[in-house]
Amino acid sequence: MTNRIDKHLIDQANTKDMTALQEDYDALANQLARKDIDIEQITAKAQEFQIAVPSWGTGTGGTRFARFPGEGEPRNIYEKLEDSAVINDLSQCTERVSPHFPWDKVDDFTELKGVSDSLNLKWDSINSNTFQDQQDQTHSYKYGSLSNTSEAAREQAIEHNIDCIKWGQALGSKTLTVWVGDGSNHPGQQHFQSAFERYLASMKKIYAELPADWEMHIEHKMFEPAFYSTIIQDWGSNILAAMELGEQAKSLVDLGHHAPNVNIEMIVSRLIQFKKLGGFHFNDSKYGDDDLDSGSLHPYQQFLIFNELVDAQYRQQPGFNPNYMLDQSHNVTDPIESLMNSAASVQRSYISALLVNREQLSEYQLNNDALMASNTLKNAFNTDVSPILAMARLRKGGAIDPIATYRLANYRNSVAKVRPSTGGNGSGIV
Ligand code: LRH
Ligand code: MN
Repeated sequence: MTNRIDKHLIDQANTKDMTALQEDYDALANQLARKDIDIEQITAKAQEFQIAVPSWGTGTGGTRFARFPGEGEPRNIYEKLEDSAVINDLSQCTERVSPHFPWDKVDDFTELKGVSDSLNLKWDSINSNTFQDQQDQTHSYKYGSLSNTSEAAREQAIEHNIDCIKWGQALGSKTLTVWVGDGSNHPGQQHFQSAFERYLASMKKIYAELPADWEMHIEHKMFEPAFYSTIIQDWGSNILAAMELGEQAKSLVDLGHHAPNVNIEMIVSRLIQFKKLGGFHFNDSKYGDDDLDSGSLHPYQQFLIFNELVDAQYRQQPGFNPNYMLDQSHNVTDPIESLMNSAASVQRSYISALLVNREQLSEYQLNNDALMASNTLKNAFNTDVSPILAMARLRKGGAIDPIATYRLANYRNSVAKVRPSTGGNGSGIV
C-alpha cells in the first residue's frame, strides 16, 4: 500500500483559499491586460511547465562532517517514488524523477517501472556514479574513473555507464548524465591533456552505445572532490567535449558548479547559440557547491537564466530543448517541502520571464538605452505571479498552497510510523 495524500484533503484545503486566489488572479489579469498580456495564455504555460526531482533529494542530505537523518527517511527507490508522487500530487509540475545508480539500483526494473507508472511518475535523466567505490568493486576510482591512468579502471567506468543506459531504457528514460569527480589535488599530479584525452576516449565508447533517440549530458564542476584541477572544470571543457563527441552530446549546467559571481546566464546563452544546451541542475549557493534550495539566495540570477531560455523560445532557436531538473541537498528542512518550494521557485522564474516585453527590450538594446532595457527585465521580475502559479496547480488538481496542505496531511509523521529510522549520523551528501 503506497502512502499518498488524500484528494479530498487537497480539495478541502483549496476550498479555504479559493476566494482569495480568484480575487488576486483577477487583479493580476487586469494588471497584465494593461500590458496587452492575456493571463490565460501565461497560466496555460505554467500548467505545461515540468521540472524533474532528483531521487537522492527526497532523503536528508549531509556534508563531509555529518548527516542528521530526519523522520520517515525514504530507505529505497520505492519510498523515494512515494515521496516524489506526493510532491507531484501537490505541485503538479514534477512528474519526472531522476535516479542515480547504483544508489537506486534494483533487481527487477520492470517491477520498478510498474510502480512508477502506478504513481503517474516518469523517469528523467539517468545519473551514473563513478565517484564512489562500490562494495565489491575491482578497480578503485581513487585516482579517477573515465580519465584514470589505469585502463582497467576506465573500462570498468565505461561498463557502468553502459549499464546505466540499459537500466534507463527499461524505465523509459532518454538521457544519460555523466558527472565525474576526476581531477588532481597537487600541481604536477596530472598531465592535463593526456587526462582529457583519456576521458574523451572513454566517453566515445559510452557515446557509441547511446540509442539514437537518447542524449548524453556532460556536467562540469569547478572543484570537489578534486581541489586543484577537475577534468570537466568549466563550460569551456564541457562544450569542447560535447562538440568532440557528437550531436547527441550536450552540456548540463549545475548552478552550484561555478565560482561565485560567474555570469551563468551568459554561459547559457553561449550553449544555446551553439545548440549544446542539454539541461540544468537547479539549486542555489553562496560559496561552493552548497546545493541549497533554488532561488533561495539569487532569485534574480535564476530569472535572468530563464530570460535567456524564454528569449531562445521566442526566437525559435534551432536545437533548443533543454531539460529542467533540481539537484539539491536538504540538510535542515523536510526534503519534500524544499523540493515543492524549489519547483515553484523555478516555475516562477520561467513565468516571470514570459512577461518580458521582448520587442521593447530589443529596441532599448539596439538604442543602447541601458536603463530602460534593465527596467524592462526588472518590471517582469517584480510582477508577483503567485496567483498564476497557484491557479495552474489548482486547475491540474494540485494544491493552491502545497506546504500548508502537506502539513495538514501530516504525511511525514504518518510515514515515520512505517519507516523505521535509519539511525546513525554518518556523513556524506546522502
Ligand atoms: C555533483 C552533482 C552531480 C550528482 C551529484 C549528486 O556535485 O551535482 O550532479 O551526481 O551532485
Ligand atoms: Mn548536479
